[in-house]
Amino acid sequence: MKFAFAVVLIAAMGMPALAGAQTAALEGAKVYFVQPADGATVSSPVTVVFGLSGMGVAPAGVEKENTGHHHLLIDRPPFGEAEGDDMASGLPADDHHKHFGGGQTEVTLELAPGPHTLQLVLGDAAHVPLDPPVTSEVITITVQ
Ligand SMILES: [Cu+2]
Repeated sequence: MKFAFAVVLIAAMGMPALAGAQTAALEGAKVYFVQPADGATVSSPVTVVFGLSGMGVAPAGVEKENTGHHHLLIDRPPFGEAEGDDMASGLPADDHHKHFGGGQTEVTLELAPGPHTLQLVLGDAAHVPLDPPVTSEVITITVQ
């Protein structure tokens, strides 16, 4: 009896440890593109507007429950499919990963002519994707 209780206790305590430092996503939280539409043909610069429902936007560094900030993934595989998509570490900051740590909800991008893929990933105060990850669909736009 005592042994069984101890096992349950260890299992319960072990779970957050396995999940690392990830912040829990609120059930039903969604990120999406308000614009451009998937498949749109646009001209550069392109204004991209981010939508979030079910959670709130807060600047990076602000630890507030049920909030996060937007990350825009540009021209890379869907989140979770690229090497280095380690859920326990923060998203990189480079040409393919833009952080909106000020709590911005849109950006105007210079993009070269041709097709480009875009995806949104919500991150917590430390730029770590949530658990489970809150990501948008990958959209493809064509710059004229
Ligand atoms: Cu970030």
